Amino acid sequence: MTDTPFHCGFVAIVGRPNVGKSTLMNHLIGQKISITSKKSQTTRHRVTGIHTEEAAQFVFVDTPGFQTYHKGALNEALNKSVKDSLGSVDCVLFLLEAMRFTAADREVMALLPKKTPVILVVNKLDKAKDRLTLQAFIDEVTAEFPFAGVEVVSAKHGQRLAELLDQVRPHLPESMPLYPEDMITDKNERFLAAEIVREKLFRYLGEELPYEMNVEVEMFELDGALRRIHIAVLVDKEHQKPIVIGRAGEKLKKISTEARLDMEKLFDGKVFLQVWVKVKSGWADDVRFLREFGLD
Ligand code: GDP
Ligand code: K
Ligand code: MG
Repeated sequence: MTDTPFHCGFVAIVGRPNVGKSTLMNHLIGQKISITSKKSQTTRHRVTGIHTEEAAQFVFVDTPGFQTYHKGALNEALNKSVKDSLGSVDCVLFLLEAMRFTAADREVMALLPKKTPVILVVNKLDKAKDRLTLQAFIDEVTAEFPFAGVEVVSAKHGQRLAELLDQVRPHLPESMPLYPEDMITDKNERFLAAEIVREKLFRYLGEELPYEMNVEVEMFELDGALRRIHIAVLVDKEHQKPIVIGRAGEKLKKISTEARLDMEKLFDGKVFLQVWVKVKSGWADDVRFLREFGLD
């Protein structure tokens, strides 16, 4: 028995593409996805992951506006929405890659809030040669912003993540947990269905995977305990269709069968799944389209 008060708060993970945000999130919350509680009681934030321990709950959130951050595309409006949302969380993790401090990193850094504690997270620890050069790198970065703390981690190898949580914990306000403790995401079934198909496409197409490809849920219907799901795989060019479909449709069949089995396990019910391939030209340049799919 303990009478330690519970702490719970919102934590944003920001950084330019490829610093390791998604990898870090996955390691912080573990692999199991629970969708037992589909509706979140709160908030203006979009929850991407939850880590609950005995006396604290860390709620990791997406930064609206940041999803569309690509190749220096931040404009004034986006800047404002990023700043607003970063100002309303309890703690921000600013990710960098060890030994790399680029113009894109500085662009993100310029959006960091002044009144919210920001922890500098130097990821890819395995890429640093030695302590001295790493320390020089940290000194260079910390000279440019008043960070509330610094932590060096390897998201990929799961190193020093406990130490990172130790740094964040003191910034979580005293509060009851906002989410059930077995819940790690509030992403809905529709989103998860698309993720599962995407994962199979990656697995079975490998090197052949068309660069410009996406997955769209065209129908998601509950029919009693049965879920009827129609998913379109969107490719950019007609000649990419057979790559996904395979000889005599064998690839697409394998992809949809495996996806269906995974969905049935995850949703704990029967699934009728149809997957087909469509050509959608020109979408890759369409920002609204990118946002709809939550690409970053
Ligand atoms: P995001 O774009 O910021 O979400 O970055 P990702 O999480 O997708 O990671 C980008 C790449 O960096 C992937 O290939 C990861 O495997 C890799 N990566 C992430 N963390 C580490 C790490 O600690 N060490 C190394 N060497 N690579 C990492
Ligand atoms: K990425
Ligand atoms: Mg990512």
